[in-house]
Amino acid sequence: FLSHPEDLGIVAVGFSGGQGKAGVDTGPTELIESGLLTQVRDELGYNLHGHTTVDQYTDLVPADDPPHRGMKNPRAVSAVTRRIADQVYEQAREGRLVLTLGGDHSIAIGTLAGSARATRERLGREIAVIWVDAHADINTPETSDSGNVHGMPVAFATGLAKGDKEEFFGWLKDEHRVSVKKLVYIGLRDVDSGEKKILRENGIKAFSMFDIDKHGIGRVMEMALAHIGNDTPIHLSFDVDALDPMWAPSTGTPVRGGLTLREGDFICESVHATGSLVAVDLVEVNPRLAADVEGAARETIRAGCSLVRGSLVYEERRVIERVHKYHWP
Ligand code: 4U7
Ligand code: MN
Ligand code: MN
Ligand code: MN
Repeated sequence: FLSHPEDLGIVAVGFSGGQGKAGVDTGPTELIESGLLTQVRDELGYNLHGHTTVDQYTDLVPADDPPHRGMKNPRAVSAVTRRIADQVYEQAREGRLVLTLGGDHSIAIGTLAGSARATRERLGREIAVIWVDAHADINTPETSDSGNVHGMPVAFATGLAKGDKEEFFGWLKDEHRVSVKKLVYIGLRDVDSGEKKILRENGIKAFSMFDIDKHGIGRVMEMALAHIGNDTPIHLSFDVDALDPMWAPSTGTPVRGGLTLREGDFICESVHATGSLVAVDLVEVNPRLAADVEGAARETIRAGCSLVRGSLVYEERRVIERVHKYHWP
């Protein structure tokens, strides 16, 4: 689906307003400083485009942003995700694969909106979404207990939650939306009761940690990709908290009993190997957290880099050639 498979559009999002813990806005800087983008360019051979310096979106964050329908920082999250949608759209409409580095997961409201719109325009196709996460992130403002928008992006992206005024996600139009039928979850283990109801009522496909234990990650990926169907453009949204905290301790909402790093890598590699990947998000890396654990931030960043590389290695042969330094550094 990509007209320039060796070109990569980058969107680096220094934003944390979708939740309450400072530091997730420094995730992209730390990932980039650890060498992620130079590696992607020099080792994987991509031409980089777009926003290789981190956007802080400070011009979009109002001084006063009281809750609306229980959502925290609603104006900021709405305005920032709206700009992200444009940034992703600009890259995707050139036929480039788009990599977005977060930031908290609210930013996927923007990334999905941008890639859904570009893919519709460019190919007349709907995107499928593979959401890899401990959480379902499908609360509506009304079902959310926390009011944190990083727990709501899937609801807004699918239209299960609707914006109202322009400044409260009213800018999201049909062209930005994705179908619940083409949505697949992997890695779930902490789903709110309101979210379970939404998943059930909409028949949404989900592979929990139970399914991964039962079938193995290889079979789960076959089933996940079969659900989407061959020949469908795929947007992969990877929340680093899908990994077990053993591999990714520095994240805002860690949940024990998660994916191994290899299972995470395998998901990314399998999605890449379909040849249908059009966009990847890596989110929720917060280097300031778990500071009491020796090397926590460094390990989480390493894991994040590994996942991104797995999703970008664009020839099977390269995987084999590079396997010995795959987990650099
Ligand atoms: B993340 C939660 F209540 N469901 O809505 C909520 F458990 O992007 C967590 O996946 C959301 O990290 C987690 O606040 C959002 C909570
Ligand atoms: Mn999560
Ligand atoms: Mn998430
Ligand atoms: Mn390939």
